[in-house]
Amino acid sequence: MDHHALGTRSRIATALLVASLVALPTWLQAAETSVKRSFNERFSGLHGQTLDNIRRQVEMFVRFDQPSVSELNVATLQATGNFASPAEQKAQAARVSQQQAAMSDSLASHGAKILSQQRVGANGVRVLVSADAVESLRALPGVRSVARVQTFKKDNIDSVPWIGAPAVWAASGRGEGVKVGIIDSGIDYTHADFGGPGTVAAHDNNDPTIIEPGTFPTAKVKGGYDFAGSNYDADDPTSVPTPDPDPIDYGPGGGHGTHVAGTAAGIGVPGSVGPGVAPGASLYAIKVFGDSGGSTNLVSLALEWAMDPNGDGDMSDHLDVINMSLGSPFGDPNDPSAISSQNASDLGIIVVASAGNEGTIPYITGSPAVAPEAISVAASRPGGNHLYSRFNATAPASVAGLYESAEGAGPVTLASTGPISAALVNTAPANGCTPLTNAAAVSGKIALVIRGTCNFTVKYQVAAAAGAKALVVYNDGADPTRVDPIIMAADGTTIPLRQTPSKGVTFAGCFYWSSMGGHARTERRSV
Ligand SMILES: [Ca+2]
Ligand SMILES: [Ca+2]
Ligand SMILES: [Ca+2]
Repeated sequence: MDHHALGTRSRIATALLVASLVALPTWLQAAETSVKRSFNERFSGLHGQTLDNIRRQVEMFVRFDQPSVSELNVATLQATGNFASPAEQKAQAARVSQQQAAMSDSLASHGAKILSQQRVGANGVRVLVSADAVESLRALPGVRSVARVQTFKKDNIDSVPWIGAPAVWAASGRGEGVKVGIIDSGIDYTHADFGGPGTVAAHDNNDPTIIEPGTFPTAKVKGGYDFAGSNYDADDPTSVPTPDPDPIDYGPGGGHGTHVAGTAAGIGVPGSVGPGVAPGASLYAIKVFGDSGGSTNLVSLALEWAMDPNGDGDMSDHLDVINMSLGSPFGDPNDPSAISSQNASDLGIIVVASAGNEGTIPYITGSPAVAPEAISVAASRPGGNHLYSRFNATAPASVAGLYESAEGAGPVTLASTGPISAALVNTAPANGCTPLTNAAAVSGKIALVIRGTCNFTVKYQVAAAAGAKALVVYNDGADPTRVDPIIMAADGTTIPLRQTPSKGVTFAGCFYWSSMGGHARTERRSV
């Protein structure tokens, strides 16, 4: 890689920021549960661990003091403006291998079983070892650090057009010539979004464990590897990776990597899938999750591949961009994925990682995003709700004021309607399920309707028939645990809100349609 390409890569990185925050459209999400499920899932691993388990075998990354190939390149780049020569890089890789071989006996004497070795992104080995022996490993000469290898889950929350990708295309191109690695559940390279046949048969008839002649690589997905194999799940202590050469996204746990890859660099499918942020870029599918979902601890291996795809110790063939829409709740900069991410970033490789979608929890940036120079992308709003300009309730006085609003899943957008300003009027009947008897009072106002009895689509239609300018639905208190703001769907799905009887109504996600379009307000506030 040369220095001159860095400017281009920086611009592409801006375009790819979205990749760790991509999401299904809000109307495809089970919006009310997505935030809490994600949060609970991601904490269960922390809170569910017993002391007994901790005292048993733990997976650690033992980092040695000989510089990795990337660290050699960082030093050489700073001194000369270029990477070390291929021969120098391979010689460094050999030195790293020598040190690891020399250390293997002393690791074994402490009961540490080597799971994998890395030499490009970081010089170290993943080991399975009794927790009692960790301090002894730290004391070994030549050991630089010993850190827990974290397990990662998929993160994926937001969407492409929202960040204005077309403006980047106009200014900087569509990513042509850039190699983008997607470390995830694989990529369905048979999908039309990547120039594949686009048929169910093409996917289902593809054996996910072998590469049938002529199926892979493709013109768009130019390489990759499956480090996990079909059945791996790091949450299951009896599970072991069964790597295979085919990184196709497959099985009930699949879809995430394909979605991320499509968001990053898909070419689009007219009428059904929009193009990704960098549709001109080439993709590399680096698979670290099993086909049934679960979590992974193989990301550092995937980074090693992304930084040296042919594994010869010479980084000349490194990818330009590495996307990881995954992570752990709380990051550790000594996790091997974070070390490799930092070293890659130091070399000008764009590393984009999800900081997590855990909401406003202090210090909850995850690994590998915790690497100081990785581009760490977070959702600033749980659930990825988009705050827009406010709407103004002008009456009654007890609730009058400005409210933040977010666009929901209805047919009319805020962009087309402009700001909303009107009085809130209780409907009769309060549930808005049958034609309003106070339609005249509601006409031109914001209809205030209690949740329940009928679905939102009915309430919407009733309010629209009365001439309401917008609709706010407040919770009926049926489930007091439902307190998080949400975006409501307009397809009739029942979506919970919250009522606080002592204070009147709490808006836990008010769905209002200006001109009967769909918008959801997401701020909680008592009426
Ligand atoms: Ca195959
Ligand atoms: Ca496979
Ligand atoms: Ca290489």
